[in-house]
Amino acid sequence: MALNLTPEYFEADRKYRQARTPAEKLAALEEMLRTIPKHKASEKKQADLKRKIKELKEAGQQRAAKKSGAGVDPYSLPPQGAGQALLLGLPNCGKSSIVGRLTKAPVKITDFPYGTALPTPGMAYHEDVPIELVDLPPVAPESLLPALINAIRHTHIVLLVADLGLPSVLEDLEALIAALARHEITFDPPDEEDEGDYMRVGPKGLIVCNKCDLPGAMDTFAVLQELGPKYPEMLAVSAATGEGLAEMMHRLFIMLDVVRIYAKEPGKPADKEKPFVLPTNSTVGELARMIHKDLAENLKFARVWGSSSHSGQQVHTSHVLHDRDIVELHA
Ligand SMILES: Nc1nc2c(ncn2[C@@H]2O[C@H](COP(=O)(O)OP(=O)(O)O)[C@@H](O)[C@H]2O)c(=O)[nH]1
Ligand SMILES: [Mg+2]
Repeated sequence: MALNLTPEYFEADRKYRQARTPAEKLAALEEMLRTIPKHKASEKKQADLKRKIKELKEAGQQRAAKKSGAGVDPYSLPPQGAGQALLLGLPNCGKSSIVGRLTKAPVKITDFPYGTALPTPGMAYHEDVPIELVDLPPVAPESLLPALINAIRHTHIVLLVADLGLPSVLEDLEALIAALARHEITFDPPDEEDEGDYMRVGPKGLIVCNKCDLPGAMDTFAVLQELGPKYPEMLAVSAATGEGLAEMMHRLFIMLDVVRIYAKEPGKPADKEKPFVLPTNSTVGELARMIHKDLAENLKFARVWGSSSHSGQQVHTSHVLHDRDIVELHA
């Protein structure tokens, strides 16, 4: 007898195969179990799914037990992918909705505040570049947790999420920026006159004005642009309709200041599936080192196809790479 699997099931199965974290896998498996047609022919498959869910949950509990024993900080989030962006904002501004729309992270979207209790990372994409988004519990600007400040100091980008549906959006945004400034987290471009300022390190920022689908929201956005902070830059988006989110991902890619490189073995086509992501101005030698230490040591020359050179031109290890170059390494 046929299993008669539904499109929903296939979608959940696809998510399962693409899942990168145990939490994403668990969410996809639960979705598969929920959508699999319940009849005799699917019993074995159902039992398989239940077993996998049980295993993942047990592994999760063990990890959690270990973590609590060692006092591990849930805000300690080593960046994954090409870079990391933390979503910061008041309750209900739509952080979880944005992360839920762009990643497979099992976020909780609620129409009541404080739905998100712990940082929840997920992988979003700008074209083929993975960028990690971290959904955070809502912040109270007057009392930012030390663990949160620490996470902000260690991330690449802070997304300040504002709610265009609130009359208080301008004051809320200013309060959040002021609260971060009290912890020396600022977003003004470095002032070249002041050398100390020039040395400043810290995350970049972007103000993400969410709920631009609401009536009058674009007028509010225009007011914010006029009267609000000049830095960081602002963007209007809607987690509900998806408007502006591709632009947001594109800006994150630009802010991360990276290039993607497709590696190629001699005589084979380039691996266009998974680019290597390196800081802008990286060289052929640095690419080789990223792939394998031995490769870097034994590298003789490379051939590059793409924007930075003629097709297949032979280059030295000090050659600077450009976004989307295809590189063939000869050891
Ligand atoms: N109209 C509209 N509502 C949204 C949008 N994004 C989120 N919401 C709603 O706002 C509420 C809070 O969303 P949630 O993502 O849980 O906010 P969080 O507390 O910042 O994580 C929910 O009722 C969402 O459906 C949006 O772009 N447009
Ligand atoms: Mg939330």
